[in-house]
Amino acid sequence: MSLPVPVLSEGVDPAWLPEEAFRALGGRRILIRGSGPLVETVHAEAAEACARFGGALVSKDPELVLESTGDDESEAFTLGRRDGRTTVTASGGRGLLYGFFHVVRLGAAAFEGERQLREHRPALAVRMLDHWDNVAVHPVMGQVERGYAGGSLFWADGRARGDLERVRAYGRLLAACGINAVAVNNVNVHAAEARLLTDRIGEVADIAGALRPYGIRTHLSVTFAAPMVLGGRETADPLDDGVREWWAGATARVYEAIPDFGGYVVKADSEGQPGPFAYGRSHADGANMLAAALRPYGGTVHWRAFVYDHRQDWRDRATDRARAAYDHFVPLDGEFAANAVLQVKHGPMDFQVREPVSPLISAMSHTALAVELQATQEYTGQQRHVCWLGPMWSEVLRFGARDGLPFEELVAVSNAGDDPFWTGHPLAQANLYTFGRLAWRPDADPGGILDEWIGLTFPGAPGRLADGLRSVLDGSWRTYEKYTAPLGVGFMVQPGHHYGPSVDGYEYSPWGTYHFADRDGVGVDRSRATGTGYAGQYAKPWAEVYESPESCPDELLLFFHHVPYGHVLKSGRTVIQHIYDTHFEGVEEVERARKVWASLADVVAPERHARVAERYEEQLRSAREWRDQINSYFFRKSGVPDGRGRTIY
Ligand code: GCW
Repeated sequence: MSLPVPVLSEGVDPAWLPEEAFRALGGRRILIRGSGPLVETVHAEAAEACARFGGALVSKDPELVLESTGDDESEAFTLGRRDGRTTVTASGGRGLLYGFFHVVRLGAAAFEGERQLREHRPALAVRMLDHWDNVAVHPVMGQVERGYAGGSLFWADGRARGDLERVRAYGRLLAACGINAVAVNNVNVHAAEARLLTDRIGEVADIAGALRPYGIRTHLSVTFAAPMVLGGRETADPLDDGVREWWAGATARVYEAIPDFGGYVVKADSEGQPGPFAYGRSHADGANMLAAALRPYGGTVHWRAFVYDHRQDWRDRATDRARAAYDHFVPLDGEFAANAVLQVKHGPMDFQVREPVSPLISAMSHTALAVELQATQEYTGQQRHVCWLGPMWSEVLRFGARDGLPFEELVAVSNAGDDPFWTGHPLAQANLYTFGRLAWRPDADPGGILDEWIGLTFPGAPGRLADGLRSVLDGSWRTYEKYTAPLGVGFMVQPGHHYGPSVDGYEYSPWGTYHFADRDGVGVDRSRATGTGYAGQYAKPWAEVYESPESCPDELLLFFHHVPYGHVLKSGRTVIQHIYDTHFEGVEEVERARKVWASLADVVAPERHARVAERYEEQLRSAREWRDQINSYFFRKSGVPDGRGRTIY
């Protein structure tokens, strides 16, 4: 029995699945073959589109054939067109679902001319979103940690939402961009959330039930201390038999409730979360214990590599947070179980606007890896600023991919919540969509993905609107980089909430995020020769490239080197002049983008236009604040005036 297509409540934005996006497909004679729950979903989708646009589900003479020939789990499909008939074939419902949404993306083009039969399959098997959602509102972090889109899609009033229609609609949006896994709670696991694993698993099962028809598996963040917190044991030692039995039992009960459960996500020995270090055990011991509990059911543990000392002494110049993940995990390469996936943040620090790619990613050839991106814009404007991350992610995913991808899975911290626009800033929907599409094809051109998103979200948009959207989104990441922390040095944000500038906000703190500016220069010496040695964690050629300020790319110079303000960049400008220029330019770019947006008022729905316009006011205010604080700070430190005589305070 097929459920109808989810219905959005009044006022909720359809994002990239407005009804109009189904026009070309819905006006056809469609034949569907095959059986199984995901074929049922495709059936419901096609029936809905036909009902709206005048097509019909038929048993002969179709213009579109959607055929599942079996019931396997493959996500691949083939698509072709001959003699006026478009055909999508898959060996199971999952592939058919992705084939269906591929046809939606193509729109009218799917029904024109001839099309060679071509197979489409995802490059990565797991394409996952991690929600940092709390069940109970946390006194400091709120309902969603680093969430900028209202409350949680899953949890409200201390429990799972009763009305799961919105969750189903979310699953549908995710399937349409290729995402197939969701972790439904924060990796910082507080008391109420810990119990989702045991007596509250029913609530997780309800959410899993709403996501399943769209091919999405549900994962759960768990606390490493669960045997103590929930099971009354005296230890959580991963080599203790009682502890292992406890996890085996708990996991068996999870699978009774959710037979296709994806597995656990674990943040251990990180920022105060418990972990194996307390027992003198390694992170492989910890991960493998959970992997063993999950193995009989085909589940996976995602074990996060975000392990570093967050209580370091700023006076201690030998400790470098950037080194931490590599130093902890490289010695363990080869020790992780096959169903333990090491989940590595894309950069060595923490989702800054510019970081080098984490050297750990290409140093773990005997370990299954997931790369973790952050769609929620914690350090990139918190969904008040336009910052489309497609180009940054694309750079990360292409880095070192010469001999094939060095990772198997892609994860992003979700930027969605129960906000009517899903992502707070309506244009931040582009980040979520782009993540899904890059996870399907990491080598895809991000500009093409942006065009796809524009085409779906604004069907039939006049050229002026499409051009305008492209122009405000395309360069927005580089614009954000220009008016915030310069040349890869990072942070300079307000401590705690991380919004807005505070140049020395983290300079004398225990978090390991310093810039070391003095009257002569700025930056962190991470060379092997004279610095922390971090540059030496890279393989060739990168270890050499990053080692010297001469070969280090400009945009990462201050990440790797401490240089005088007069150091001349490859661009020909000095570091200090670069700082001034980019900060003025960044603000000017925001001013221009705001004008472009204002000029689109007659072609964008009023609520959407107003929401973005209001955020542009804040972005501009904030960009000016960034510009003036950074410029004034460096002028006062260095005493070097702006070569162009602009106002610095
Ligand atoms: O980016 C930082 C955030 C924390 C987060 C942590 C992590 C969930 O500031 O809020 O905690 O990273 O990734 O675990």
